[in-house]
Amino acid sequence: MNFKIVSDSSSNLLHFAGVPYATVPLKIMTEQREYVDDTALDVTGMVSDLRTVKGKTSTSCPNIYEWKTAMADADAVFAITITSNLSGSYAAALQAKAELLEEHPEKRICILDSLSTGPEMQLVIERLASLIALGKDFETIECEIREYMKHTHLIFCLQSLVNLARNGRVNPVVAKIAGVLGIRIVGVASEVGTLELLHKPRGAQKALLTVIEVMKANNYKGGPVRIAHCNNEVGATTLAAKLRAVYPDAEIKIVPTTALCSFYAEEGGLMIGYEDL
Ligand code: X90
Repeated sequence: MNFKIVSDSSSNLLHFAGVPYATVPLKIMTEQREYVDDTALDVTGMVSDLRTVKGKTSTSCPNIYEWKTAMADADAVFAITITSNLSGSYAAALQAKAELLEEHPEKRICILDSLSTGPEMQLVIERLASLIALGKDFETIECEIREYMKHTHLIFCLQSLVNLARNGRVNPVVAKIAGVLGIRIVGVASEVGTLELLHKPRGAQKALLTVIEVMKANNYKGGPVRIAHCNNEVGATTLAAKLRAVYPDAEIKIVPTTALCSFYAEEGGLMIGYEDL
């Protein structure tokens, strides 16, 4: 069976070595232009444009055709999407699956709603790749990955909630607090795949300690951690160092956010995926 993993670009992983892999892009629209979240985009340039852009900005999910095209060249597909509670990506992927199966009923397609995004999706993709490499069959992988996803989590630490609030993804009143100088918002992806805002620490160091406290309270025990950052390599490496001081064996990887997460997490934003296993 030839397997493939497909993710939408909210995973920040536009490449993945070792297994057939593709992403379908979300898009960011300003009144001037559209930014497609793929390998051709200069993300730093987009973030810099966004600092000065005037007028309405919004995003859109991959369409059914994009999902279908990415899934078409494999017999067995595992596709993962950003939370269905904040985006139409999951619905589009489900429709693409239905259309593909109508044409090719023999295909095996599993669509996973991450109820999250970014580095939590990254952990799931990595686990899918290792299950495929172990030679497990489709049903076993589906069963094991759904079980694994009960044990992965996402925390975020943001300096601005402006784009989330403008696009109706968080309460504008709460978003205002994040605009106060030095205030960070620490929150998590909730059980139902929405943003749950938990703390508003003041200052970068306090914010990183708060992130680690929330991880501990949520049963983090020293397993793998994935950190995605928007123009905040220093924040990401400082967090990694603070985690390693408490959990010396933690395997931590840092990636930059691509377009979609850069737009919503905004400059300085950190997103952290981890396991409670
Ligand atoms: O379909 C679309 O237009 C995409 C909409 C995406 C909206 C939210 C993206 C949030 C990305 C912010 C921090 C983590 C949030 C966790 C959510 C469960 C990054």
